[in-house]
Amino acid sequence: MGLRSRLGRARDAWSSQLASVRASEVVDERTWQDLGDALLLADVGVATVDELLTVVRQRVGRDGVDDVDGVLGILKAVLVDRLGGVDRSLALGGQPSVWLFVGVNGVGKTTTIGKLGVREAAQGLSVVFAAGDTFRAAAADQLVTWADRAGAPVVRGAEGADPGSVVFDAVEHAASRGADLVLADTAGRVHTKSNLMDELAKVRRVAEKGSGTVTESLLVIDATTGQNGLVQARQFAEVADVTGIVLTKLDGSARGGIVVAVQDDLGIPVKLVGVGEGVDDLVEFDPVDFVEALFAVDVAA
Ligand SMILES: Nc1nc2c(ncn2[C@@H]2O[C@H](COP(=O)(O)OP(=O)(O)OP(=O)(O)O)[C@@H](O)[C@H]2O)c(=O)[nH]1
Ligand SMILES: [Mg+2]
Repeated sequence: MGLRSRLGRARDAWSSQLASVRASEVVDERTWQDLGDALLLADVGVATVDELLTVVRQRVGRDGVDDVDGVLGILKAVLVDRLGGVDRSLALGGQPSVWLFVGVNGVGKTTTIGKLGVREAAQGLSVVFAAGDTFRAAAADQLVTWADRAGAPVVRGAEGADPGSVVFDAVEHAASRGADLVLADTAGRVHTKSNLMDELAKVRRVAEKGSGTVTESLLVIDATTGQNGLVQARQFAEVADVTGIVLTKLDGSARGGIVVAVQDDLGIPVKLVGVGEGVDDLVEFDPVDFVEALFAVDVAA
């Protein structure tokens, strides 16, 4: 299934916004206003919308474009440019490599790890899951379900155990088996008085204390929280040395523009996108696919 149908609500919302832009016969102030409103409603963010439209207007003037389709074509190109040119690969290189997943509770960390673990295992990597979310026992159980599907082991601790020690054990377990990759879950909340950010910094340090190397620190953000998610994201980015963003629930968000906002605001590439709860519902973020999917016009049945 193409990204186009999988974007679900993000696409529906954006298409209905664009419909009013497409309806205008000439490009006038109203067109620009409608386009700006559509981008804002998609959660692109005020500053970014202004910058985007300035660039689009310049090119429209330069190229003498005078029809709405031409304007939208330029907007697409500008969006692709703005999103492109960054490395989105997930780095390996440790023995084992550790990919750490951080983010507030409920954003989709455990689900993303599950999907990714199944995928990487299917591609031949030897994977170990680390149940570093010790906030509640159910978190580890959830990870075990995914690990079973991946045919990979899970290292877990007791509820309330030190997350760092669980991740450390998982890394040593992986090293002793010659495994390639540790996927480390973390909690979005903490029991102790030490705050979440301190705990994450500690987990990260401990993950590299033995034979592991943290080659990715992935911040998971829920697209349905829109611009609010950005506020939390900034905090994480400060402590966790984030190497990439996973934007989940894009299938259920009317705010596809958050992709642009996240990358612009944090300066960190969006590497993966979650488009559902199933094992196949995690896709590599591709700017061209994404922009094409958003702007595709539905063919009337
Ligand atoms: N529609 C949709 N649902 C998703 C996606 N990713 C995760 N979910 C759902 O979101 C809910 C929360 O996901 P979890 O993976 O448990 O989130 P978490 O970040 O691990 O949450 P905590 O462990 O509480 O911090 C679950 O019901 C998932 O199935 C996605 O891309 N699309
Ligand atoms: Mg979880």
